[in-house]
Amino acid sequence: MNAVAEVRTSARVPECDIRRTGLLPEHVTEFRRQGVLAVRGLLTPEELADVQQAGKALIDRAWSTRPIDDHVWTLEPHLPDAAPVRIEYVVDKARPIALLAGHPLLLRIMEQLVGPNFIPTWDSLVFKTLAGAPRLAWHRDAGLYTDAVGVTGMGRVIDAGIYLDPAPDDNCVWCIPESNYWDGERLTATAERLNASEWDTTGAVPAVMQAGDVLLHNILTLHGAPAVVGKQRRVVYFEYRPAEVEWELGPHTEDYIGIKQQVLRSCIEMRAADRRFGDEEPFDYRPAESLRRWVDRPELTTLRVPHEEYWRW
Ligand SMILES: O=C(O)CCC(=O)C(=O)O
Repeated sequence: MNAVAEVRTSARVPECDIRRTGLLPEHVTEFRRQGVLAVRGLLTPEELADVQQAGKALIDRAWSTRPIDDHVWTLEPHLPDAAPVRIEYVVDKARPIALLAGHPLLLRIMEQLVGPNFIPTWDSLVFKTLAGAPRLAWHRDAGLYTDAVGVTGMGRVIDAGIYLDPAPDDNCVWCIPESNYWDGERLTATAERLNASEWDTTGAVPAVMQAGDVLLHNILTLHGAPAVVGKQRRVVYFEYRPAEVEWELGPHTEDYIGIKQQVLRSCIEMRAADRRFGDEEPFDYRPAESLRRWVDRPELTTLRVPHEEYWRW
């Protein structure tokens, strides 16, 4: 292979055409190595349209009612220049997103990468509206632990970003391959250097995505996104963790595991009962017997499970 081809190969996020090949061992290896994987074409055009419509409705409602709870704004929401950029607990707020959370192909990928005891933790809509969104500074998503690499270094705490809009290289997430293996000192020094100017992508690759694709990243992978104005992008983020790690270390309490398993099972059941997905084989959630914490729990009254009610510390 010549030098130009090598540069091209290493300057791209590894990818998997999920409906053609499934998740192959080489995709798993690349994800483990690079800390990032683009899964192409997860959503059918019909499901994508439903989730896009749900995303639009949530964002339109944010603009018209300017809520504070569960919403992140660029400025205090009552200020005229404030723009919404993030909404939490979206599985509870929109049925198409709850159905998406039961997507069998997505959940089979998570079972392979996180392990059979995976539980859903965060569910959020992150977006840029035409009004603009500030830079998302270079960061790891592992800020809850002081020893992030020690705690999540097994690479099985994973964020899945499901794209509702295309993300070209001037409006996409950039990430630094293999930074998931860096120690805290190197991570902090690099993030500080890159964050010292408005947008520096030294050593990073753009995760260029199409609507309906999913970007998986290890939460230890250093990533960021540039400020944009006049460009739109909506991404549903689902984070997953191994229940056995949550059980031993947190950040959530033991109760949280059973409740989030109930949420996951509800989403799978809702999807299985929806005739639009009648041709699908529903996902069969089979964690280890000792970690089936939903058994004997009272029935759920909501799919919204606020983190702050379940922090362990
Ligand atoms: O989608 C994006 O722009 C990046 C989101 C992100 O990195 C985060 O919410 O931590």
